[in-house]
Amino acid sequence: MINNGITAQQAAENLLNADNILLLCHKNPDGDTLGSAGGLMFALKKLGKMCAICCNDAIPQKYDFLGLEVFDGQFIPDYIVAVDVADTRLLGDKLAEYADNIDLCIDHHPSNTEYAKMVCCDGALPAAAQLVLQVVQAMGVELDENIANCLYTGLMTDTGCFKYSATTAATHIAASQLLEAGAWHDFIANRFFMSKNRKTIALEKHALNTLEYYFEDRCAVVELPLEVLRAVGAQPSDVEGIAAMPRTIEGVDVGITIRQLSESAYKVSIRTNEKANANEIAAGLGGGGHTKAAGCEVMGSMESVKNAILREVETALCR
Ligand SMILES: [Mn+2]
Repeated sequence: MINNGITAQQAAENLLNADNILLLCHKNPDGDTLGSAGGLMFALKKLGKMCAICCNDAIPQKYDFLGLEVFDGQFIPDYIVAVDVADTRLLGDKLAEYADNIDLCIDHHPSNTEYAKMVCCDGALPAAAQLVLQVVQAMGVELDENIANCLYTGLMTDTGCFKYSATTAATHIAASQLLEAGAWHDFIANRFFMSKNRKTIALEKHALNTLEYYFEDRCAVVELPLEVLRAVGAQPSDVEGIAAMPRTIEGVDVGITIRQLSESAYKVSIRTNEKANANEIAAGLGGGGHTKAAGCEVMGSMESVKNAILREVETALCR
């Protein structure tokens, strides 16, 4: 149990007492961090509060329909909230100045480092958006189309279309409430699951060409070197779905995607089934995440990073 842990009700009470609220997302933002921040933003605005969203990276175009308001100094922040951020290192360089000053964290990562003054975290939930919905309801805000679209995007993207094991009856009840409030469910499903841009397809094509199997084919590894990412002109958001790919191969318990970030920095994404713990594998190299999806950043070369992660995978598969 978290030391400075609070309930959704208590998080709501704290937010009701706050104003000029800055909402921080994690770097390389995904649908859950942006949707959670957006849902909270629209709810707080309904209560007449000043608030805006801050992220290390530009918000990818595919989230334009959410209508997120980005912070550009329009008020002086009095209260700082991080959503879906497990560790302050995930805020990125541009947000590092806030790292020691976060009043409230709303999250669903079991690996949360409890960096905030108050932490509202439920590691059993599939998406931070499900917890944010509880907070919004506890603030007494009536759901509307804007809030619903944001939270539904978070819920749908982090559950892989309600497919992942952390999805529960309560997740579907949350989704149902968001649909009742007007969430564009088919639009969101189409945007995030039924279409891919050509850059993503080009990256998948390359990634599959690098596919290798290890440990009696229980581990599949794909690589995305910088030269390929550059040649394709890929944005981090074009890469998002690829990490899920190697684990989908029949018989594979651990899927690894190694993406080169710079000359000597690599992002390793780990996806597992119930036969291995992704969070433990990532933790071996200083990262973290969830039991079935986790990641870490490792310095070295493609070969040395691959060897390092394979050692962790081997340990995990022997457990
Ligand atoms: Mn999340």
